Amino acid sequence: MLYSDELGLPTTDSRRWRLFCDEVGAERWEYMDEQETSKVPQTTCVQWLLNVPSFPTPEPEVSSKDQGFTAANAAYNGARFLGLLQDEASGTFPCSYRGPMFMTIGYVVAMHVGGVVIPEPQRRELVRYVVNTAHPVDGGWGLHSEDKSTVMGTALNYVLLRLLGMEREHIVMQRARKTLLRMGGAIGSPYWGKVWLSVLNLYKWEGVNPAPPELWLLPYQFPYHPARWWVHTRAIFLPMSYLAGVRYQCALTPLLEEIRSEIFTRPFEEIDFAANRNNVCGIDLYYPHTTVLNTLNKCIVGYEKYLRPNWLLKYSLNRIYELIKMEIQNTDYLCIAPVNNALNAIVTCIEEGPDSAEFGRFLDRFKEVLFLGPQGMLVMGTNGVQVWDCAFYIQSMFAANLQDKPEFYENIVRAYRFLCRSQITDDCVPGSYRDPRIGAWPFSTKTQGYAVSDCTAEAAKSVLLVRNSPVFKEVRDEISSEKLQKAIDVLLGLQNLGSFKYGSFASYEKIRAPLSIESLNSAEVFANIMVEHPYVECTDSSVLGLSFYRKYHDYRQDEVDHAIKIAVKFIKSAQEKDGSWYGCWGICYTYAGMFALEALHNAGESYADSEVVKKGCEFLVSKQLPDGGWSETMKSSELHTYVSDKRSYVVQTAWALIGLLLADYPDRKVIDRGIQLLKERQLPSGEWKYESIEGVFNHSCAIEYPSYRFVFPIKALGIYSKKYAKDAL
Ligand code: LAN
Repeated sequence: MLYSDELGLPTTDSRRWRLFCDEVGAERWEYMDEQETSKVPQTTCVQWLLNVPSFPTPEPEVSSKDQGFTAANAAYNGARFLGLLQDEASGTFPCSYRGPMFMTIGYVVAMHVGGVVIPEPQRRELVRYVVNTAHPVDGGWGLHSEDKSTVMGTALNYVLLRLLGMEREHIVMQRARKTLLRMGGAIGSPYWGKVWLSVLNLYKWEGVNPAPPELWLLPYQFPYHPARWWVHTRAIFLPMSYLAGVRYQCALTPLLEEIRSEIFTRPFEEIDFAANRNNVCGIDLYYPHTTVLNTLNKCIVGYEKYLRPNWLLKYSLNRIYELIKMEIQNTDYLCIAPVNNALNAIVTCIEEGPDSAEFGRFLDRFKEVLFLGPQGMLVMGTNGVQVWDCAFYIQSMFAANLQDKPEFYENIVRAYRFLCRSQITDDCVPGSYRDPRIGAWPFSTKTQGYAVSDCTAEAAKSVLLVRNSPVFKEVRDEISSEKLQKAIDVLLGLQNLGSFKYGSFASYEKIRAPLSIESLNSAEVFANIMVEHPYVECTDSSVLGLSFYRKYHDYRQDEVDHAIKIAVKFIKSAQEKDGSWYGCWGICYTYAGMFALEALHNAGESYADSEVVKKGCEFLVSKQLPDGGWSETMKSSELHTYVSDKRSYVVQTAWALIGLLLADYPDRKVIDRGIQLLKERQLPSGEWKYESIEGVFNHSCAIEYPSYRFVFPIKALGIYSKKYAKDAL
């Protein structure tokens, strides 16, 4: 493996970086002048994030080496450590939400298109991250950080490094190029790769499958209208169809001309791009085209070439730009996530010019998706994990009975206040194909503003925990009952009531189109992206949120009861024959098993009296490893069958334990062994080290959730200690 430091690549001084978080949770890294550094001390959170030696590693009060060190002590030490990672100003737990290797390219391309120079400290760190994450064997990159090298990963990161100033003959570039060319070169890149390369004038639009802008003109009644697609896919398709429609290519520079000669196996001019429309390297391919899609694409290509009236194209492009402006307005230039953020910035730059105030706002917002770590800087999967992490933080503290400890009071209040501030208070502009969102919670920040079912439910649960605890009576009224009612309104409105998915919850919206539309998925590297799906974890969380609310309030009582009842029914029907549940947002059966068993526990079902719970437990127990823990890998998500690693992971073990404990699994030995592993893996400081990737999306892409290795072990240890009280380990 070649690391940036050994290669003598320029770096920056980690002591000079500061992370500024504002009260709505925006995270911005800044490189301070040498003289300024002493004026603004580095927070403990930043010292930890950057591995700065001055991080004040806590001395444990009760050490794991002491006789009689209990699970409760371990939870306490974990919580104390986690407290140091909280940003005081915002109450959030800033962390590097990384994994996908196709995010940073968007930022770099947008800066290139706008002719904006990337500041030097940032440029160095962006280079470092990509160099440090090259595949140790062949020097390429994959779709995500755990992946083998692929054409899309390697081509995009290669181009990115070249745009950031890496020399063609640098050893890193030589190795990556060799790998890229061995795989057939950039010509066989999957769809999104082809789009970025075309924008950069390194590919020709004839080689990219069509993204017809006219689709946006169809009546919404049409069951496959793009506004019925999954929020992310339609948000990305929108600017992509604009760029494809105008066949946008940036000006060819000498550097781009050089890159053209580096990423293909043949001279650029000799390549018949149109003949490579459906050429996707087999290594990259996860979701092949259907025959329907290929036939449709062929017809559209013919239409675009021979039949398309120019006025119609123009009209569609205007309509698209109108919709883009609505997305910008609804999210104040953040957009739903960094991919459409960069694409929308490019469209804005084309429409308004690089010097426009609008493009300038994008440049400012970009700062919120860039995140620094010891390996360098990257563009994250979203603008953070703020709401989601704060919700689980509060829940884990309560699960471990730590809310009563005065030393954690401030931490919990800060996280609570952040959640209160992050509840959405305004609706989207009319006509933007968005549902009512007042009262909902997003995944990251209020500014991003996309309601998510499980984020709403988990945040509501956390807020209710604090509100109803006598310890926190002073802050109780920082969120009103009316506001909580609004959250319930949103949640009830998100439940699917159609036949096969009856009672389920999807992620951002109700399912708006027939699932058969998946046959038009042309992304090639992801599955289940065209439309919302019924997700068992989102349904579990929603049951938790609703039933928790029901304990304290009787607002829309009958409807809430009914919603819980049909959701539980869905959860049961989603169980597979072997007792498992397939999880879509964490890895994988273990993650979903925990959520499902917790939801069923809340619905009053346990091992002794429920066949479903019993089977769910037996499944998890059958996967326990000889070391006492659990360990599932990303392969499970890809292959839809449980694939274990040899050595257990802390997060997976915590998930399995939470499920088993809440299900009242009767065999103590199984649980004790897992608890033992959590204790053994904890450092004396209370920290658990990163072991393996925890999250996933679209079945094929891994993503890291750095707070999971704290919140879930604390929760598992806490539930265990409460449950077995005196004779707990
Ligand atoms: C996320 C992250 C959080 C996640 C949970 C809340 C955990 C989940 O239960 C519901 C879905 C949600 C909100 C989610 C959806 C898809 C996201 C936004 C991501 C996995 C983070 C990155 C990903 C986004 C789609 C990346 C862009 C790539 C595409 C393939 C469109």
